[in-house]
Amino acid sequence: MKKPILLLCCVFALQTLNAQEQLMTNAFNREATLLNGYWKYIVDPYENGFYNYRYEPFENQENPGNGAFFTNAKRKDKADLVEYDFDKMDSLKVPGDWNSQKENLFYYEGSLWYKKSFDYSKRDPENRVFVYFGASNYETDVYLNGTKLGKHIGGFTPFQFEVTELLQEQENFIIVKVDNKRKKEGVPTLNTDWWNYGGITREVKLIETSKTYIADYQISLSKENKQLVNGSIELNGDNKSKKRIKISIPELNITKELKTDGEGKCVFEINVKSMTYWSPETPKLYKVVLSTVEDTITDQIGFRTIETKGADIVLNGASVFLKGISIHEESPINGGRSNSKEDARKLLEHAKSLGCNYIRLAHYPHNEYMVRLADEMGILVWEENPVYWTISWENEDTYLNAQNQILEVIQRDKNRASVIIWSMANETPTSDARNRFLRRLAAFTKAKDPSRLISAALEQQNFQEDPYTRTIHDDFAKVVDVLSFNQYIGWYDGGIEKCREIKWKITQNKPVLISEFGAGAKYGLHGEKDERWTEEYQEYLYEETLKMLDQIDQLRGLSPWILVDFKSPRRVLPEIQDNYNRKGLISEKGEKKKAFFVLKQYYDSKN
Ligand code: GCB
Repeated sequence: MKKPILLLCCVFALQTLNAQEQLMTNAFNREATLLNGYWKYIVDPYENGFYNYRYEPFENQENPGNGAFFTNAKRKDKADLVEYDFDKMDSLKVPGDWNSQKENLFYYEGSLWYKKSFDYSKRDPENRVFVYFGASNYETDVYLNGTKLGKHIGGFTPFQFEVTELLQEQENFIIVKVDNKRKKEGVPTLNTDWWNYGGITREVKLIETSKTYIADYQISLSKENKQLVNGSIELNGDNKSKKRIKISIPELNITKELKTDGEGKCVFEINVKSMTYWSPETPKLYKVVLSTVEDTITDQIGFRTIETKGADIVLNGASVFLKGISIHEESPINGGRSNSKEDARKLLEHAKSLGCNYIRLAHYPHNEYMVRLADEMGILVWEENPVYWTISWENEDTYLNAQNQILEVIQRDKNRASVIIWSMANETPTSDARNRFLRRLAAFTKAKDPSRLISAALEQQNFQEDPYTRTIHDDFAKVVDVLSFNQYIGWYDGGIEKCREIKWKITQNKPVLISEFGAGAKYGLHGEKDERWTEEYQEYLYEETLKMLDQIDQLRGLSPWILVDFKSPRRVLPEIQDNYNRKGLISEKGEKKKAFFVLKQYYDSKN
């Protein structure tokens, strides 16, 4: 009796691990069948479809019976007892969060089951098929035709499962349980300042590949030699060793033949006499084609270098000032979690109209359209792991979860020229346990991607008890390449006049990037410049803050808080906040506040 159960558990564990290890590079450009659209759903706050009445998971039972939702049970005869029926339920749109689709799910945090039926004919019977999720918040269990594919934890990164063996030509049913309950040991944890949108928030697709396919690659410009493009490629499949791979960059007249080693991997270097380097001024992307006899994948890649020298951030050998803005992943078109190319374009156009050459994607990895478009539009990007505020620093599983989330976003975005900074965390309180956690995470990130910069949004402190002299006293400051910190002088920390009194004593010889400052203002509310919530207060705070920050010798950029007002359950003040954090320079309806123009003028003056 016991044996099959154990075996089953092992298979699940293995599949979950595999799914995370083998996340394919550039799923974005793979030919795919979208499973977007309407999915049936069951709200299941007690996880009744997952556990039996003894609170044992149905999926661990040899015979899960009619109670398990993942079996999509149907009444076999009139005596049969089945207490659910997906096909009679209402539908939710995928991709999309449930909170903004159904009024009664606005505050819902819990588990919800999705079901979609589909037919599928392979292009070639030999091919493999994967189901790929752009993201789903927060814990996701996936089943196909009654069999578990695996589980994924983390709300903002992609994951995939191979379905080759389980897929039928007709009447497949995919069932997905998504649970967005906040957890103390989660990443992020219980407390954040944004809406905990639940559901399958990004696209779901079926990706068909050849039996052995190009699963992973990284291609970039060498930091040491700007005439050298180098990288690595890895195949996945039974026939991956000693295989020929061709890499070509037609516009540069480059074609190179490579051969994989016994493990299906190869590394390469290509000399390039001249090329246009990617930068905000010239966001040149080259078509890069990788092919084997069975598989071809194309990407659009920009070539640039990024490093720091003393207090400078150096792009392609020249110092750059990061004219930025922070952005949450909220749709400027319909509200709710954004997920479309149109949402991304609108947000990035707002940033461009502010004069930005840089954005901070707070506080978690955003959808892939953002970085793909940033590549095209010439906008430098900070990507952030959702290690926010008070994480369970001592918990090993919490650490592994954070590590897996950064790994998945690196795997997705490592070929994006726009992405220059991996941020480890936001406003985390210093302690030995926190320092160990972040050091380990930073070492992991550097090992996975030595080509980019590491940072974290830190906090500033009084220098030697002097309330007007500010410094950065944080052990993790030694680790970061870019010294970033948030500060709210004039909002949470005194009145605006205080900005004039502040002196900076920053001892680290590193570029300083102010990751946040800001003030709340309700669009259309006018008054004196010392009256909170008016546009004039926010405008005045921007004027004084920019003068104050210009006193920092090592200042190399900023990303004020925030581009657009965003939903947060922490913000309950009636008639002003109404569930919105009002620090946006633009209202959720797209109206520009006065401070927008102050920042724009400042950025224009930096040209
Ligand atoms: C912060 C946080 C950010 C908040 C912001 C605020 O320091 O990093 O997530 O939304 O302040 O508005 O208080």
